[in-house]
Amino acid sequence: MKHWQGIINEYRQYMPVSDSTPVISLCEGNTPLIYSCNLSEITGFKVYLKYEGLNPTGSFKDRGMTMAITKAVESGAKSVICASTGNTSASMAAYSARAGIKSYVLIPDGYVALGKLAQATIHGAQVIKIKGNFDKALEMVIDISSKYPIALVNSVNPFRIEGQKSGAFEVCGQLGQSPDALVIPVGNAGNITAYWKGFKEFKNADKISYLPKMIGFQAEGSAPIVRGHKVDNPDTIATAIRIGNPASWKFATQALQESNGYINMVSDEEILKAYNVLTKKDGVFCEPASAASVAGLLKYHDKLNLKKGSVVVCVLTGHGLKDPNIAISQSSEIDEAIEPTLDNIVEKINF
Ligand code: AN7
Repeated sequence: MKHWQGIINEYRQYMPVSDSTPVISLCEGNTPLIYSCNLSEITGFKVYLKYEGLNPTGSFKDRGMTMAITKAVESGAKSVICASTGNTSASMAAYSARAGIKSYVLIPDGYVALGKLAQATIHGAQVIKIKGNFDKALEMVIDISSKYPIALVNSVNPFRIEGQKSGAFEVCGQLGQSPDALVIPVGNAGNITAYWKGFKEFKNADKISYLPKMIGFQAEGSAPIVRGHKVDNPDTIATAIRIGNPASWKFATQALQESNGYINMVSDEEILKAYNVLTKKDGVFCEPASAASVAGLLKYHDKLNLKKGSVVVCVLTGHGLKDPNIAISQSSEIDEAIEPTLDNIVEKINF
């Protein structure tokens, strides 16, 4: 059996690397595609969950980051920078540590989930909090990286998209065909752009015979693409997608048009409902932003113009442990500690 060595080695002929490129990898990718009996029953489709939370740093960002850091190192960069709602910074910090380069992140103060912040700091990134949101942070790092010798690793860096397109390759490999539809949460819109690029490349290489519909969902309080205008003060409990002016807006629109796709928005309440369905019925723990894909599928499955039995893949972009505060807030409180007697414990159990 071949040992999985990450997405660059696995899909080398589709990636912008040469034999001398110094590949920086944590063996990302190869994440499970989990069939959901429950969601299939509800929707009438064959629904699969692409569980990206099982990447090395717990999100899909690792697919793009292996490529971005590899190319940064190849070009001689000694430091990298990004703006982040959390996952990009966690991934950048880990891959930079592995590469032995410095990393810096600008984050919106107060709106990065605890697990992500822990990851960025433990891997040695310098975290710079700003009094402003992600959109402002992105504006700043684009400016800084254009003026100073520091490589930008946000998804405006085309190498990020190149790496992330591997998600589409894997889904096709796992299904043995293209799905009929891919359902994905949309924040900065890099991932929907990347998946669409991946599907098109596989179609051109005759690996699949048709292309899926691309279906995106944004959070109601942060839905610039759905609303057709920038959102100045984006808000949602799904902090990963708390973005008002997506960098890849144009490409997302293209993907939606070319694939005859669909985009809409879901409320925080609907996101949390889907989050609870996934954890309690499927046994799959993703973060709230990821649950937006399933929330959208649950809300709009009749509007997607898909036949019964269609193969639908929902991308669960990040692990649930990223945001322990939301998980705890969604759970019933745990009682005070008790004396460990048989009677006391039996009393607690509903036989
Ligand atoms: C779990 O980390 O933008 O539409 O700075 O962390 O490609 O932006 C994260 C985005 C979905 C949206 N799900 O993806 C960041 C950041 C999770 C995410 C998205 C993000 P894009």
